[in-house]
Amino acid sequence: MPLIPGVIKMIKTDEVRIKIAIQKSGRLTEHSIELLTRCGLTYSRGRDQLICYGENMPVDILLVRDDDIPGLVQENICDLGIVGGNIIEELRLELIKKGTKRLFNVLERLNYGHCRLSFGIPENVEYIGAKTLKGKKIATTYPLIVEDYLKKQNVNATVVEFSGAVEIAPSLGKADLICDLVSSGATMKAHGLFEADTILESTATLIQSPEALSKTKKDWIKLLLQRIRGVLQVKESKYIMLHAPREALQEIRRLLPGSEAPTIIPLEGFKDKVAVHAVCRENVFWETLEELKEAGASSMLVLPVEKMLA
Ligand code: PRT
Ligand code: ZN
Repeated sequence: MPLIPGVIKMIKTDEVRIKIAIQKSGRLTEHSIELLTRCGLTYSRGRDQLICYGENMPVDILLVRDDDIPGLVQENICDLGIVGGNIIEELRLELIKKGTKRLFNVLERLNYGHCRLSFGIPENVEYIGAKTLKGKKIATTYPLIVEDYLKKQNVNATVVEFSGAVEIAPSLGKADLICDLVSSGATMKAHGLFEADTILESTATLIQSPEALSKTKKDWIKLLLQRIRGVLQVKESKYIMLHAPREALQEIRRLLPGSEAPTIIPLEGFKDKVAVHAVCRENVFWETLEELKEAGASSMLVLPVEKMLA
């Protein structure tokens, strides 16, 4: 990895501190920093702007290009990495092709960086499933994922690797169609392509080095992962409080989204009414509140959950 030889030499010699590689500047950067901050990590930025040193945990953040992340983790230069599932899958197929035995571990799919890898077909071409791809030239940044898909579909086609601006390949006459990442779909549309089959759904993903780690590192990673899971859970969760007629309790419990055991509290001065407090592990929409009201609930309050530890 010629881009940061000094940094690599320094971190390789450190046996205790956990190194986590994240994207330096791009779509995943802000979310990844936010996730680690919400796990309680405070840090100071090194003068070279490539490393953030954890102050309250032995966890340092390495800021690199996203394409370098899986390699840094696979080669055990970093213990952990956060990168798009699309990049992970392409490297996984490359390592398998090379016969590598021990691959990085996928620890958790995160709830940001959502996108999909889909075929983009010129609007004047009729698409009738994978057989449309037969004999075609397909431009993509993910040749191994596309080849793997074609093989599974038993379709023969030519895959041409492009490192960027894949969407212009058909208009330049370099390919018949493309296979590229899509989120809103606007880019394909702007280039006269329509989105056909999706071959991979991707999100930012936390991966771990395949090497055996020291007990101290293992313990810290376990703690970090538990906090990450807590943060992911909290994002979707709400705390709901309401008053309910006793007789409607069964129906109200049924309507509370993703709640296990609500707390039922008597209401002073009311024999037939109780207060219900519950953690809902799904978002609570207006429609749910309206249904709860219909079932007899009143004085409803929905609050965000700050932290959660199962
Ligand atoms: O500099 P560095 O190499 O680190 O960054 P990068 O430019 O290679 O990556 P970046 O920041 O663009 O994306 C990082 C990760 O975000 C990707 O690996 C994906 O996992 C994820 N992601 C989510 C996306 C998109 N959404 C996305 N829409 N990555 C790329 N795109 C591109 C796509 O390639 C296409 O050009 O956006 C265009 C399509 O977007 P729509 O909204 O028009 O459909
Ligand atoms: Zn990149």
